[in-house]
Amino acid sequence: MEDLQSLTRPDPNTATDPDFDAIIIGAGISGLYQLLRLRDHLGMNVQVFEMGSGVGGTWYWNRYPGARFDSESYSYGFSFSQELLDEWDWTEHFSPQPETERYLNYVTDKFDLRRNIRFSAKVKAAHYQDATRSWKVTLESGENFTARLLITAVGPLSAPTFPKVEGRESFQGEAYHTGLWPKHEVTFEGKRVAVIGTGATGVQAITEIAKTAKHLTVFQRRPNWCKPLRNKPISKEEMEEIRQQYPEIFRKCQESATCFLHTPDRRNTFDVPKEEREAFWEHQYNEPGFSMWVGGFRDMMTNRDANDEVSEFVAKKIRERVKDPRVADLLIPTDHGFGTRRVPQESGYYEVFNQDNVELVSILDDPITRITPTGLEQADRSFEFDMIVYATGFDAITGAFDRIDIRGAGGERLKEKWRRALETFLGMMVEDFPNMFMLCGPHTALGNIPRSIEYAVDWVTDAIRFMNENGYTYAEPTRAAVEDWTGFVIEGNKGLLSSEVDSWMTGINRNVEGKQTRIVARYSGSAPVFREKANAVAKGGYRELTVD
Ligand code: NA7
Repeated sequence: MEDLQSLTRPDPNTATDPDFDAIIIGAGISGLYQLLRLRDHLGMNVQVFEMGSGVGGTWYWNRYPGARFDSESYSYGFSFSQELLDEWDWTEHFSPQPETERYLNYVTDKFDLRRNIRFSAKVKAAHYQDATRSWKVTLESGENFTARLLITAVGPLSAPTFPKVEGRESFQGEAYHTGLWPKHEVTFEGKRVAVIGTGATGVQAITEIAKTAKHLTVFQRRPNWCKPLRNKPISKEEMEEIRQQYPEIFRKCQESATCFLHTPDRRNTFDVPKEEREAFWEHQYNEPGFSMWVGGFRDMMTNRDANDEVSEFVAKKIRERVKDPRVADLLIPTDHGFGTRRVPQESGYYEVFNQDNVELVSILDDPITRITPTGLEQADRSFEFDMIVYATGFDAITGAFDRIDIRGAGGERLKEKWRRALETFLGMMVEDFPNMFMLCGPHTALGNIPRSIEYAVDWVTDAIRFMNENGYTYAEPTRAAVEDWTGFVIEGNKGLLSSEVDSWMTGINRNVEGKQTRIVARYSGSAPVFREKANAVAKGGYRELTVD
C-alpha cells in the first residue's frame, strides 16, 4: 500500500469508459470458463479474442492423427456444472481430439459463450495505459479495443516451433506442424512420410501414421521414456457408474499433488524388497494413464539410485517390445531418467519399429543439415519424402506471451522483463502489469490442467469481485509478494531430478533464441499447497496487492 501516493489516478475530465470491463485472450479451456464466470457471475461486459476460427485452444489446434488425452477423460472435463456432468458422456477413457473438441463446443453453446468471442482475431499487442487505467488491445487487423482488465488465457503449450534448419520453405511436398494441423483431411496411404520429433505429440502421431503410410521415417534427436496408455472405450453403463463417482473423482484430483487421479506411493523405493518393487512396477506398467509417472514410489523424482532402478525396469520393457536390439538401444534414453521429462503415453509405439515400413533415424550426433525441395539431408545421407510432419513442440510457458507485444505501466515489454528475471505472483499476476491476470502462466500449478484452470479462474474471479465491490480500478502485486512467491517456486524446484534435465519444462527450446538456458518456469510443488497459499491471499483481504 506504500505505493499508493505515486499511482496515477484517471483524470475524470479526459478519461472515457473502456470498451469492455475485461478482455480475455484465448478461447481454450481457461478462456471459456473465465468468460462464463465474469459475464454470468459478476455481470461484466467481456470480450474474448481468439486467433483460431473455433473454440478449444489446444484441442482446436492439435488435430493431428492420434491426438488424445493422457488424463482420464472424466477427470479432465469441467466440474463446475452438475448439469454438464449429467449431460455429457465420454466414450473413451482417454478422449480423442475430435471428441474433446466436440465437448468444448458443447460447453460453449450450452452456456451461450459464443456471442462474446470474436474468432480469427489474433492479438498483436496489449498496452497498459496509465492515464485511463485500462488496457489497449490491438489486433493483427489493426483494430484497437480497451478494457479495464486484461486476462491472458493463452495456454502453456500454444506457440509451435519449427527446427531452425535451412531450406524448410523450399520443400515441395505436404508439410504440417502437429500444433497447427489443418482441418482438411490428411491421408498417408501410398506416401513416404517423415516425422521429426519424438515427444508426447510425436509418439501419438507416429503410432497412427505408421498404420497407413507407405513408408515412415522417424527422425529422433533424444528418445523419451514412454509408458502404455491402455485406453479403452467407455460403455453407456460404465459412463453411468462414472457419473455416480464424479464427487469422488474430483475429490481425489483435489487432494493429489498433480491433480491427476494418481498419487505417489508413500514408500521409498529401497524400503521395498527388490521382488516386491518389480511386481509394483509391473502392475503400474499395466495400469492405464500416468499411474507409473505420478503414482510411483515417493523418492522416484529425487533419489538418483531409485530413479535408475525404475528407468532400468522400463528399459527392459522396451527391449522386450522392440525386436532389433540396435533399434531398442536407440529408443532408450541415456541422458535422463524415467519421469524427469514429460512421459509420453503410447498405444503400440514401440511395436511400430518392428514394422517393415518404418525406419528410425537418430539425429542426435548426425543432425538434419538441410530441408530440400524433395526431402531432407544429413551430412552423408539424403531422403526423399512426400510429406514432412514437424512434431517439434512449442515455445512453452512464456512463448505465447512473448509473441504478443504486452507492455505494462512504464512501457516495458513483458518479454524483456521476464528475460531479465522470470517473476510472478502465484503465476497469476506480474509486478508493473496492473489489472492483468494470467491463467496457466509461468509459476502456477498445472498438472491435470483443467483442474488447475478451474481453481485459477475462480481465484481471479474472486479477486476481480473484490476490486468491483470496493470500487478499485487498479490492482498490482507488491514487490514483496512477487519476491516471496518467486522464491518459493525456485526453492521448490531444488533437488528435483527433472530440474537437471533439458526440456520444455525447464524452459529449453533450442529452436528459439534466448531459450538455451534452464530456468525455473514451472511451479513444481503440490497443487493443494498452491491452493492453500492462494486461498490465504483472498482470505487475508488481498494484502499482497496494491489496490486503489
Ligand atoms: P516436446 O515434448 O517438446 O517434443 C518435441 C520433440 O521435437 C522432441 O523430441 C525434440 O527433440 C524434437 N525436436 C525439436 N526441435 C528439433 C530439431 N530442431 N531437430 C530435431 N528434433 C527436434 O513437444 P510435444 O509437442 O511432443 O509435447 C509438448 C507437450 O504437449 C507434451 O509434453 C504434453 O504435455 C502435451 P529433443 O527432445 O529436444 O532432443
